[in-house]
Amino acid sequence: MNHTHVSSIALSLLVACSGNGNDPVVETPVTPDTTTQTAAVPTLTWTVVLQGLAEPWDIAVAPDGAMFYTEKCRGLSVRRADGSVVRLFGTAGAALVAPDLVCVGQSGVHGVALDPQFASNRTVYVYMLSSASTPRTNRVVRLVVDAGYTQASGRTDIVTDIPFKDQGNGVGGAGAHSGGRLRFGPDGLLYVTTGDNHNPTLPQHPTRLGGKVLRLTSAGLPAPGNAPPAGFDARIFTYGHRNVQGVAFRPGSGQPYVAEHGPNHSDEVTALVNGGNAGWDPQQRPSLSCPDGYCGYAGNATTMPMTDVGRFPNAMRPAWTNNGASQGMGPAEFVRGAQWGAWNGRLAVGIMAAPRLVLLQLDSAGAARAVVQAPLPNVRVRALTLAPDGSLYVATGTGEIWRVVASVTP
Ligand SMILES: [Ca+2]
Repeated sequence: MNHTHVSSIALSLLVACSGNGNDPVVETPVTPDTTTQTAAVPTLTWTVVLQGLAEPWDIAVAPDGAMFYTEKCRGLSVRRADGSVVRLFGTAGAALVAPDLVCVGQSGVHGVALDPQFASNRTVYVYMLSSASTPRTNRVVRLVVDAGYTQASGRTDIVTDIPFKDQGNGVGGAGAHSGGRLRFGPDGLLYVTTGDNHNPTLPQHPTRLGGKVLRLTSAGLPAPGNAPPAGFDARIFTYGHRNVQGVAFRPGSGQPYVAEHGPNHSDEVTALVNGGNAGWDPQQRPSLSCPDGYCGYAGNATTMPMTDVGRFPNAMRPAWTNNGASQGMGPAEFVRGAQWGAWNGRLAVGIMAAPRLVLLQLDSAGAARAVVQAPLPNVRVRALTLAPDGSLYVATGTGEIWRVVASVTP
């Protein structure tokens, strides 16, 4: 049974933010845009598509409306157009069992993406923690799904060496900070986000793949044109990240943007520059006390910045820092289509620790102009995916997947 809800929250007014990042925010000017807004604020209608899921982590929607989704400790499933669900890949009971799949702490099965040619090649990509290597690693796995969405076959592990935090340490448990979002860009290339594993050396490491955004061909090879510094692994598109769990591509320009958690401050949204350094470096800082040499939770925005322009003057500057707060910023997706009205082209960002969905307005130069909280229940937002029809799918911390439809009253 689907449940449909319609927002009736009026959003025509701008409300100034208190600035502490904790209050419900209707619309917060960042740098007020003086251009005239003519489009109307949309009404959102949301339907619970699935419920009772076990930690849903990501969503991909096929051109025919079939919806793939992952559950962190189970694997990949698909909800077919008739509403029936098939477990395609993962633990016992799936059509294709992955005996090496493990689930530890934050890690397990994360991102899912469909090949740009999915309608003809039926190819799906999944990010998962695997015990097939020693030590265990995060992998990107390629699968082929049959026309009826009943079987997965042809497993090929196209990336096998993304670091995983195998042991707990002084700053947290095993499995932390694995990144894990997968998205194809409009350039036809596969973007893979990874995390720092609470390992101080990974983000700035030239050849290890933690704390990076990778850009790959569909075979897992370095994308032509990747331009990391000399001596870096050629799969690296950007480096110096903490734990990126959102990547999306701006309509029109195709510019990739990432969203990543801050430590005790500064969730960041950043426009990526090919070969760029995002400026995260939790290595030893003599002024701070750093358990197991990891300074990521020590200090503050000045002494342990998310973007250290002192160490890295050319670091990519964030477009937005969530007003300086750390609230578990995770998934990101640009909404687009006339039905989104005044919000057409905004970046939807899911926030987990202070549960809500926000829509960030960027100006033509990529600077943040305003942010509005979507008129939806305040839930922990784990995944955001725009379907081919312009509706927004949301995976929640309550084990649900919603389909959010925007409309503008003429
Ligand atoms: Ca940064």
